[in-house]
Amino acid sequence: MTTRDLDMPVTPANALTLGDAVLRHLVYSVGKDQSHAVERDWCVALSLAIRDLMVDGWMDTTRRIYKTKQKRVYYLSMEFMIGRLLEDAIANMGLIKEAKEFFGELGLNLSDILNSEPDPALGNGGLGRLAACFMDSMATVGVAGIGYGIRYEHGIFRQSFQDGWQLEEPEDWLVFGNAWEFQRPEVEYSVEFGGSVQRDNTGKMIWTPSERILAGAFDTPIAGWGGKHVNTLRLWSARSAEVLNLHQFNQGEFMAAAQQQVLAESITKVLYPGDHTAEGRELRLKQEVFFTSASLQDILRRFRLDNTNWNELPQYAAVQLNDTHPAIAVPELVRLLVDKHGLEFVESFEIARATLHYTNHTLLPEALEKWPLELFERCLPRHLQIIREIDNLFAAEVAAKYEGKNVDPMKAIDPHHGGWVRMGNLAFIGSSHVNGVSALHTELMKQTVFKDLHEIYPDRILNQTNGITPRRWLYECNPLLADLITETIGDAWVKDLEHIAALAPHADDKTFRKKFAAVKAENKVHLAAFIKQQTGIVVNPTSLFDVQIKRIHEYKRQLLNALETMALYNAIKEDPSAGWTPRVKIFAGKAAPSYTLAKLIIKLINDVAAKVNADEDVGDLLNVVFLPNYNVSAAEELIPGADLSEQISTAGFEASGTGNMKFALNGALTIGTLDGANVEIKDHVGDDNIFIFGMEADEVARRQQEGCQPWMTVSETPRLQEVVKQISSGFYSHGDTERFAGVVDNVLAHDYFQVTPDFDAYWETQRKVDAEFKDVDNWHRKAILNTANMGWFSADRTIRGYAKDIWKALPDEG
Ligand code: 26Q
Repeated sequence: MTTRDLDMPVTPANALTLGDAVLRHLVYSVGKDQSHAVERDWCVALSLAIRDLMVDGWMDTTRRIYKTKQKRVYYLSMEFMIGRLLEDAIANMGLIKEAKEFFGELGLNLSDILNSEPDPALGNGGLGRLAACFMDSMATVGVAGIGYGIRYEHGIFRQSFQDGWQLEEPEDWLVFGNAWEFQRPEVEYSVEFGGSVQRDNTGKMIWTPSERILAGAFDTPIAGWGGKHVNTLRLWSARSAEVLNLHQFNQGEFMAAAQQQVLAESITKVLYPGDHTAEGRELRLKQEVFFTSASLQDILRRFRLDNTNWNELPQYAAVQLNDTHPAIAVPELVRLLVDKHGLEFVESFEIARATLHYTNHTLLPEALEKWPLELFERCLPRHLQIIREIDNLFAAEVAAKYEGKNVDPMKAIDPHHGGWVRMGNLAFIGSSHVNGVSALHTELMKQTVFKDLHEIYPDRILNQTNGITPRRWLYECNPLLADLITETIGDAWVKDLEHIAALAPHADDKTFRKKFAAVKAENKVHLAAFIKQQTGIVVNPTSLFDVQIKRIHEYKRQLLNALETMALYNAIKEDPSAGWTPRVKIFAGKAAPSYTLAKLIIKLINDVAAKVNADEDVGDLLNVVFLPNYNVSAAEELIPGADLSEQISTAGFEASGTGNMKFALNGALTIGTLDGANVEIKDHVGDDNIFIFGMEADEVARRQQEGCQPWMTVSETPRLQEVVKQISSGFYSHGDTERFAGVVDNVLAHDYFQVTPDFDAYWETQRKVDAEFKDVDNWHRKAILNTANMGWFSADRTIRGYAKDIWKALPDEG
């Protein structure tokens, strides 16, 4: 087939200006006249115009990759927390100025239009946002990357508060359609479940499934900086293989007729909102199998377009498993090669292992995925057979190397305790590289969860410290600071963040510090307005803005922050004239719906906020704010206005953290423990420019093993003791002594996450923060040094690390 150039300028790529293209789409795609168009209409029209511009680069990229046979990287993730796409796309295409001017001429405000885009929140937290940053960086660095995930109809729940309690409501990001995606009705795969396996007369295993679900593809183009390299995010949506039972329908049994469809579609209906909770549900397992199988079938189909030698698969494809959620890829890839393409088992396993790589994101024992054997037997009988064979192969491999080694604890299948499939072990055994996400986390992986597997395969575990995209997390979310940086050192930092180091000498320049301070001050005025609009609370923008925003979890220790807030309130009440540094404590984050204690902590913070904010004795000296419905868009508002970044997890539990990097890059100082990537942030920004406190990971582990007595610690910590007494006596709950019994009991009786022994160190360090903030010029000097020294934390650096050490996929610099 030949192609010909279009001689009609039907695409805005050929049109004269961005403005013309937007107007054209407003009329011909949205079907609205300018005089009737609302912000959403403009947003769609602008998105379509920008998307058109991306398509040329997209097709070029695809053609180039086919031609050069560049190795493809497949990033399999249950979560992609992409956030709004329009501003990101305009920025990467270099069109912010044009867009602003065009809407300015029409008397419209570009940011209002950008804010009318729904925020696709197809993830829970850090792991999902990392996947989105990686998509941006792969396109910028020139890696031929394809992201594979699930097109959830409803992303993470919308959070609101009713009387301070978390309420969860369904989120509905697709209700007005999605301008970014291309549905691909022709790209469809069948994913099967249930049934039984029989051996045929040639000895081959034949699986007869009892359920078949179709996976349909939706593609979103992802442009890198400059728009030359455009990758694809392919999300799968489920539908029934049976369209409609017409017979039943004609009998008037409408509900029954549609039942198959409803059941099948439920697979991609909602994101499972569990973060570090191990409540396995059949639907969650099916989601994992569904998107992993569809993705692998797609990968193999693409490989087969120009290759017949299966042994070459690892040479042309690298598949990265984002945590164990897609770990079923190990038996599934083997199954596809053996059952569908007729390869031998051992050879298939070798190909699979050479193609697959696994990233671990947590050491929390309850978050290590495992599934009941019974569930596998029922839903995935053929996969279970293959996992057993993989275990046997693995046992033989170990036996050949080490005599008498007990392999049972390392196998994927644990036949004891009722029988389990251990997804971490499965992913490890079936991958050629396993990586942690910060130096400390990788070290702990080697010493704890994968200790014995690491002994057998000492070269398999390596580290790739997380990073963030400087495009979204500085250039777009903080235009004032971005402009100041560019005006001072040029704009090379946007594409290569290491250039931001050139800012460091300017920390000693008083005039520059003034400009930097003015930017922060303006961002704080903006944030104060956002807080007012979201919560009604009025805060003083000159106060210290102290921000903790992340999923609510015991190990992240929002409770430690809340307890310190209450102690500070007491101290201020006791002597309001003691020269306190006025502070606004800002919290945001969602708790998993079934996580009772996390939800109680939200209620506690809201009750503290109500009391403290109403207290006229305290006034501006202390305010407490809990912003509802934390998501990527809220983070983009909050981070530029922060002075202090709270990264106070129990040492050894936060695998990396990436919020910590976003704050430091935007010139907030960190108060934190030596946990996750905080350790590396400290090494980069320097000990004098970060506030480190508390126990280190080894001490935490020792105390947890020994089992300490938190009530003793509380009795030796008077400030904390007073606060605990107040909470239990109903001081924050209108005399209700029962409400927070769960929190009090946790602190006094268990305190697994070591809030009590770290309390005093945290308090003292916060007072150091108070003192340092008073010398505001010196504070800004430190803030500038944070920004200047964060160049290494670009996700571009992380992606280059993966490309070199794991994927062996050289970026296409053309
Ligand atoms: C597992 C099984 C069943 C149901 C749910 C889950 C589940 C879901 C989500 C388990 C874990 C998650 C999410 C984990 C996560 O976000 N981890 C974070 O990953 C970031 C990127 O590496 C790190 O920076 C954070 O430290 C880490 O907590």
